[in-house]
Amino acid sequence: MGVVNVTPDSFSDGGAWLDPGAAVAHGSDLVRQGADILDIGGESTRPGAEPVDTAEELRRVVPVLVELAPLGPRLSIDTSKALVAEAALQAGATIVNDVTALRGDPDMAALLAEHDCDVCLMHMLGEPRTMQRDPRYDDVVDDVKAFLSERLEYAVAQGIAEERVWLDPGIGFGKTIEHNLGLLRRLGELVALGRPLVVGTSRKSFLGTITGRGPLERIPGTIATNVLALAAGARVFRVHDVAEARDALDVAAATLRGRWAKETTTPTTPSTTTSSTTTSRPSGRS
Ligand code: HH2
Repeated sequence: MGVVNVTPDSFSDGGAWLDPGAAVAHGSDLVRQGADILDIGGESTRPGAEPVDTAEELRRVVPVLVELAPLGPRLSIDTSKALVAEAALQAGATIVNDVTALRGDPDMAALLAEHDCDVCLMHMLGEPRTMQRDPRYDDVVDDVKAFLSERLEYAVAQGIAEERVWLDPGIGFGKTIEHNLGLLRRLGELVALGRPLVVGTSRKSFLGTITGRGPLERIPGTIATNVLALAAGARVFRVHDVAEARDALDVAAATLRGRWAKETTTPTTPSTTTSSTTTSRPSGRS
């Protein structure tokens, strides 16, 4: 899953793709690099970020989705607003990535229940403006697991098909470095919830704490976590640097299987936890 941030203030690439033409060119480039999914977002969720109003978020993401849809990747909309999700679904998105896990907008669950789309539910403690102020858990893995399990039950009770739900521990969302590392080390306990697990470590600050490197120099750190997450059973890897992650994950996946086949690790639609689609690799990387 390649990240397309159509924002002025994202933590690692704020402003780089705010112009719709630049965002579309970037998304196409990520597809050429091997992204199966593009996750398009018009509101930063970095610690301390200020909320964006609905009209502005729509203005940022809809033209980009419309232009990217014909290029073929699956499109995910990174939003917690039902109106933005609805417009994105109309524009060609087939995945809604809600970092509030249906807690941000009372209309979101009903909207998603009506639509034929996948839904990513992520754990976050608090909200972006305050989430990094002294986050505490009894046991971070048990607490995140209980939250995701409850959110999955809630989604199903609201009419969203269980097989449509993906889960995400929300690395960096109300977590210290120890919390992030604990979640990554015990990811298998979240895989046991039985739904495809999404992991978003890309360029995040805990990698900088360990390596001493700035956001754009955290690709090796990102890849280390992606490969370990793959081995633990995660299925979707949300990254900014697709070419590098794709190569690392292809090699790691082939090694774990003990054979090589042109397969992706992306859940299919409708998804099952075990199936995978056969794809030809995008051109332009030879
Ligand atoms: N991380 C970010 C945003 N959305 N969605 C999911 N499901 N999982 C994540 O870990 C996740 C996410 C933060 O990264 P980025 O989009 O690059 O930054 P910003 O929120 O500042 O735009």
